[in-house]
Amino acid sequence: MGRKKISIIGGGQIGGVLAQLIALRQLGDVVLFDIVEDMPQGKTLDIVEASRIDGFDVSLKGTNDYKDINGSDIVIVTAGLPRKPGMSRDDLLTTNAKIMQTVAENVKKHAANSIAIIISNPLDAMVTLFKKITGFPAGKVIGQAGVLDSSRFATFIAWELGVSVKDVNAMVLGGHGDTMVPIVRYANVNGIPAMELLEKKYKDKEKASEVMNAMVERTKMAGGEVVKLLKTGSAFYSPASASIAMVEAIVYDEKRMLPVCAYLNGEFGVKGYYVGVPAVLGAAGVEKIIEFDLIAEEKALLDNSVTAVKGLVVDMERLGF
Ligand code: A3D
Repeated sequence: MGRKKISIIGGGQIGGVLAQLIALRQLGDVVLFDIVEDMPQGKTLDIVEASRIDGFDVSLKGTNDYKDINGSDIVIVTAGLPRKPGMSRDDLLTTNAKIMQTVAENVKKHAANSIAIIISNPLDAMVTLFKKITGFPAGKVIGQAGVLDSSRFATFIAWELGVSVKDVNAMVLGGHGDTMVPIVRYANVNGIPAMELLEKKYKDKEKASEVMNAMVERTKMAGGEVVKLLKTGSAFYSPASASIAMVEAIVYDEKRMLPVCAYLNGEFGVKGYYVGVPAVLGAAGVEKIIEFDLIAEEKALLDNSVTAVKGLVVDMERLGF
C-alpha cells in the first residue's frame, strides 16, 4: 500500500496551512490546487524546502490543473471567499456556491473514489451542494465545523477554570452559524461536569450559569471575533488543524467520534440534511452517526439550528444551485 494522496482544492490561507500540516505529520502526498497561477506551486515549493529541517519526506505538488488530483484518496475543499468584518457566513452564499459547483464537478471527474472534507462557507450549504453535484455516497462527503467550534468552546472553558485544555471535553452540534449548539451538559474536565466546577468556583449557581452562558455566546461568535481582529480574512490555523483531526481519523482508521457535519437520515429527527452531529470517522469516512438523548432545551436549540440550515439550503436552491 502506497502513501495516501491528499488533494487540497483552494490554496489560500487554510489550504496552505493544511498542506504544511499534512507534510509535517506525513499523512500522505499532497496536491495543492488553486486557480491563481503559480501561487500553489510557490507555497508547496516553500513548504517542501523545509523538509530537511522538519524531517518529513512526502511529495508536495502545487498545480492549476485538475488532472493532478487524479486518484486522490482524500480531497479537502477550501476554495471560496472568506468573510470580511461585518459579514455573516451566509453572505458568502452566491459567490461560493458558484465556486463549489466547478470544484465539485472536477472532483467528480478526477477523484471519483475520494472522501471529501468540505471547509468552504457557508459550510452546511456548501457540503449539501458538493454532495448533490458529485452524487458521492453520503458518508464520503463530510463538513468540518464541529471539531473547530468544539475546540473553541474547550479553550474558553480551560481558560475560565484554569486547567489544561488537554483535559477539557466539549462538543458543539448543529449548523456552522450563529445558531450552533454548544452542549453545556456534557462539557467536562476529565469527566467532571464543567458546570459543577464553575459552581464550586463561584459558590453561586446563578453566577456560574452567567459565566457559562458567556462562554457559549463567545463560542458561537468565535469565528467573527477572529475576523474582526484580522480584518482581511477569517480564521485559518484552527480550521486547518480541525480538518487534520478528521484526515487523521480517516487515514489511520481511528473510529474517532468527532462532531462533524454529516448527512442525516432520520437521526436526531432530521432527514435529508447535513447537520453537525457526533459521528464515527474511519477509513470509510462517516461510518456511523452517534445518537444520544437530548434534553428538551437542547432539542429546541438543535431544532432552531436545523431550521437555519434548511433556510440556507432553500436560499441556495432559489438561487438556482
Ligand atoms: P482564502 O485565503 O481566500 O483562500 C481561498 C482560496 O480559494 C483562494 O486561494 C482562491 O484563489 C481559491 N479559489 C477561488 N475560486 C476557486 C476555484 N474556482 N477553484 C479553486 N480555488 C479557488 O480563504 P481561506 O483559506 O481563509 O478560507 C477558505 C474558505 O473556508 C472560506 O470560504 C472561509 O469562509 C471558509 N472557512 C471555514 C471555516 C469552517 O470552520 C467551516 C473556518 C474558516 C474559514
